[in-house]
Amino acid sequence: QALKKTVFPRLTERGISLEALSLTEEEIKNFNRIHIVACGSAWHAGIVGRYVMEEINRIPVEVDIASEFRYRNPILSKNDLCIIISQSGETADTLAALREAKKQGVKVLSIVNVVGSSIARESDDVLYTWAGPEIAVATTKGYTTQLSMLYLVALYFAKVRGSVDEMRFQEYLRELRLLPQKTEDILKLDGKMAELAKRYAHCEDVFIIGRGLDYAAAMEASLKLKEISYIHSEAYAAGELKHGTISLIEEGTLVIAIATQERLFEKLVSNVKEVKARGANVIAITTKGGKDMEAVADEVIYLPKVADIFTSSFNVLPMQLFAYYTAVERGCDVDKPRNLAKSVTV
Ligand code: F1P
Repeated sequence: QALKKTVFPRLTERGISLEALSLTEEEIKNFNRIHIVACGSAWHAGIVGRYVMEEINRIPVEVDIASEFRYRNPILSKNDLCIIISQSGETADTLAALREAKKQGVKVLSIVNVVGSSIARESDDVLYTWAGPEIAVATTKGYTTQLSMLYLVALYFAKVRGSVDEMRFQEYLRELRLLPQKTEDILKLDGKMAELAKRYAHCEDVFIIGRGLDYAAAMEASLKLKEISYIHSEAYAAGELKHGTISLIEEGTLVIAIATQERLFEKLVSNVKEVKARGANVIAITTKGGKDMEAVADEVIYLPKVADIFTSSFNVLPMQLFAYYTAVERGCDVDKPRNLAKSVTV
């Protein structure tokens, strides 16, 4: 009964199937707009979803915080799809947003971890993340598994809508298959992130900058630092720095620059130069081959190369480790973060 609306995604030899999906190919071809609605880390996963879906599906995507969406009288129409993301499947604002979408006659596909939860039961289709019941209060693998589901949906829609050519589609599939192995490699950064956390655990303010998908990662990284180490951290779209925030950068301020987007790399290098000129200490997280970054940043953390649309599975991982070790250094209980509930039902 609990699995009634479950969609089973499968990677086949040359494609993707979403078995038991109730959405028809006709509906998928006719979508005019997608609304992604969620809270906290799930909202950040939704922001990644927007970049990926707009890039490969060419459908306009709106991403809303559920507590804003539900109270702002959102305008939805028949050819829209609502994607609801929630680890617990019980978050009150997210559930209310789902009900609003249903009330307006919009189909709802949800990405949920807890089997049989309220959101799962009330959606038209459910993709479970199977991240396990032992999931932490401050979401980590809950977030990365939500990203994987979003990739599968985006790629499946791309196939149905014919929005990416076959060669590129096959390339994406190949890269998708390599994500687990490359993720294992990133976890080897554990010791390095522990060392950096030791060095910077005294900082009271941290700025995390990035562009595009790296900005989405910066937001999630900043939330992790706040949730478990109680450090004040801000995520900025790197291009926004010069519109005010740069005045907060002074001698010794910690800035973490995430630069995994090939076409935005040089721009990030310029942003790092700007903050370095004001005395910041910079940790850069980048993909292989970023020699220009070594010339300007104090520390460079290298990630394996991957297609730009999948970088979100990687760029947040060193930051999750950094947040964890910073919390440990500061004597915080990472398993019981203060004022944070595993499921926010009021
Ligand atoms: C949303 C969320 C989590 C966060 C914490 C509080 O929950 O903000 O992202 O880590 O657990 O709730 P959910 O709707 O994804 O269950």
